[in-house]
Amino acid sequence: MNKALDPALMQAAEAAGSDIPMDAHWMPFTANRAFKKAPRLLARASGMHYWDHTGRQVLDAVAGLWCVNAGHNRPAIVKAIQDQAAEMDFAPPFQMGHPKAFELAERIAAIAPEGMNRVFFCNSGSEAVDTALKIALAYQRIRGEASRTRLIGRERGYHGVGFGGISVGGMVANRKMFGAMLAGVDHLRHTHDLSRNAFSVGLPAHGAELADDLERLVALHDASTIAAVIVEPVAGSTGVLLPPQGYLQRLRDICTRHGILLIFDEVITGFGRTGQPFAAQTFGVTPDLITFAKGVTSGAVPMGGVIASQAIHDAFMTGPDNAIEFFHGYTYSAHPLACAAGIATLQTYADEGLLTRAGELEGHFGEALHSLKGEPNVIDVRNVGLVGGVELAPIAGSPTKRAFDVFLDCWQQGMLIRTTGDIVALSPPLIVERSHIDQIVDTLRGAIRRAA
Ligand code: PXG
Ligand code: PLP
Repeated sequence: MNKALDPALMQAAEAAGSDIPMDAHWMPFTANRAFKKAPRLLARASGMHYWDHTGRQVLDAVAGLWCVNAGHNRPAIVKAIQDQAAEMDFAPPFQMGHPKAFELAERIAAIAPEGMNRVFFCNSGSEAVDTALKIALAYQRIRGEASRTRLIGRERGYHGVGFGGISVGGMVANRKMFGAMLAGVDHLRHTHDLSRNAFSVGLPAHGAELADDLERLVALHDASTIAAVIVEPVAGSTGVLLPPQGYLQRLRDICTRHGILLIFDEVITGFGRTGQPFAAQTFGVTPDLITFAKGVTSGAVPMGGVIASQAIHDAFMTGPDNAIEFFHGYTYSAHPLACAAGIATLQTYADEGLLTRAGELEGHFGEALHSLKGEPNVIDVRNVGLVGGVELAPIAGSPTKRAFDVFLDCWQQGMLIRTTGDIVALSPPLIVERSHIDQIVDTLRGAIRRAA
């Protein structure tokens, strides 16, 4: 019998977990009470795997939470963090600096799209989104367009959990509890259309015209009121929603025509997930601002940031030399540990060709995933680079249950996946081997069959 399936072992794991006092920790985005009755605890990680607290090996099919792109506990990254912690713990980021902050920014600029070469650091994707929205508003004001205060997001967008991010975001559960949020926000429709695009291989053929929603919002509000549009090039959290062919370019063209800044939220797609350093490069569309987080340190130390075009940055550099140009920043902007981790991570990506590896594996990954077509309740499979979505038909009256059952089944089989709604999302570390991909899809297939 598969050791992972051994009920005695599973019971032992749960019992061991329940020995730990768990009341104080209010867990994020978690069903706290159910979790604490049957905890799933991770204790150790290396490469493609976790080990739980009972010593059971777990294949990581989601790079932790879309972030561990270099694989877990890579020795060079671990050592860089250890060395930095011993050498200098913290350096104030306001009116002071430290060399690694500048080095990391240069390295990020070097792999960013042409012309995008100024990097502002923060500590998470949510902070990166807030920062980008503030840069956009301030930029419009600085260039004499102060009436441009409106921000446009998209339905089914996820931009973190700050007030800015939930305001432009499009996930109802993340918004409905929190009042009016930011004023003056509107949304494009999302692009997910199973009726026309189910089981597309590559980018979906239908839906570029949905970018014209932006023209409708311009007609409604007038371009002179709109500062920026923010979209994920590939929507991750809401279920791996791919941009229809031509959609992002059309959005770019409309933004350019109307003086609206285009922000790509690349918190998930950045650092190699789609086959190029950034999805902007994979899809050949250059935004004005890019948000990043997660993969910049391969998840090892929290870090986020915004990459700005030089033109946007330079617009801020106009007052007297001794004046602060942008009243924004975090205590931990460019934290030394994060910068050390980031430099070592980018070096690892470069040494191992990881920023383009998703493109090399896309064919194998896509074929393996699409073999799930025809399995019970599978209503769509979609993929780009090393990110995949498998959409399941919901159980009538119990949305999300089928996918969560698949998640629990996979965990019991020794594999970590992520589900959102009734969609399974896969985004393995970029070091994944073909054999892991086959194992991921086989395990998922079994779980999907059992959830039928
Ligand atoms: N933008 C995007 C596109 C993201 O995917 C954030 C912003 C926020 O980043 P922080 O670091 O503040 O969490 C994200 C984060 C999921 C899931 O279930 C995805 C994220 C976070 C938590 C869960 O898919 N992405
Ligand atoms: N709240 C208080 C009282 C603070 O003093 C600070 C920072 O100095 C913050 C919030 C913001 O913290 P951070 O810079 O880590 O985002």
